[in-house]
Amino acid sequence: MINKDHPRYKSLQYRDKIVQAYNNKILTTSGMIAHGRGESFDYLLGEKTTDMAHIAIHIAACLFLVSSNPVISVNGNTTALVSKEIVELSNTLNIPIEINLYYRTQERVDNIKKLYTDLNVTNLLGTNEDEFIDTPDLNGPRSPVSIDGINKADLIFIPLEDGDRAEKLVQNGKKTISVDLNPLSRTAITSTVTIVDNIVRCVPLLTKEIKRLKDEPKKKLIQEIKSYNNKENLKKSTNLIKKNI
Ligand code: PTJ
Repeated sequence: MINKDHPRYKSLQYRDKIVQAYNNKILTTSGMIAHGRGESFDYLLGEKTTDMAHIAIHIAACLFLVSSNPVISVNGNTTALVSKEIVELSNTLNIPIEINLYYRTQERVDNIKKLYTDLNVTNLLGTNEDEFIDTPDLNGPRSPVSIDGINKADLIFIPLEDGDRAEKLVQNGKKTISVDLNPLSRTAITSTVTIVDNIVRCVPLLTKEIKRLKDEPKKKLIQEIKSYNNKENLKKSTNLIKKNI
């Protein structure tokens, strides 16, 4: 039971979600370590959505709206923290959710599948009923992706992704939108658009921005994407961390 008047109430609530997801065999053990790393970067960024993150969210919304085949990739941490918000994003764009785990086990896939099915998701990929193909040059259980999902997607949303796989997706010609509180990570550096923000804050903002922009002419959105520089935006987040230290 968390006291509502605790100064770090929100942070404790998210930790509680992480622990519950671990107990429900949705989150992997390493997911708790990854969450702790995220918390420390969030602390250094001021625990709010920065101007740089707002810009990245805007460009990510533009990118979603001009892509032909976007997919949302979900892992244990994303599911633990924002499953309902991810479903809303998927419904807003009418695009699939693909379960894509770093530490893939049958049990975790089944539990995550049940959670999204209970949230009425019908377009769910990456379950054990799918046909898979390996990501070129990536070994192990994290390599297979759904033939109908990530494999044929032109744009993949990859919150809290491991750097190796994020890099390979881009090398294989995919565009990616990542969410990563660490602006220095390989995922952050190699993504087409990096949202340096906590996933709990940015996914609702992203959905809202997509709804706001959905009737804008595509030409205008493409122009905005072209004028955006992800590396410059990342540098500003790193500078903010330095300043806060
Ligand atoms: O569920 P699985 O098996 O796919 O495993 C998922 C994890 C996250 C364990 C796996 O992908 C992993 O090991 O990832 P990394 O390499 O630790 O990268 C995760 C990144 O997400 C790190 O840079 C963290 O700083 C960042 N991060 C953690 N929590 C959040 C976050 N970014 C945004 N919001 C968060 N809440």
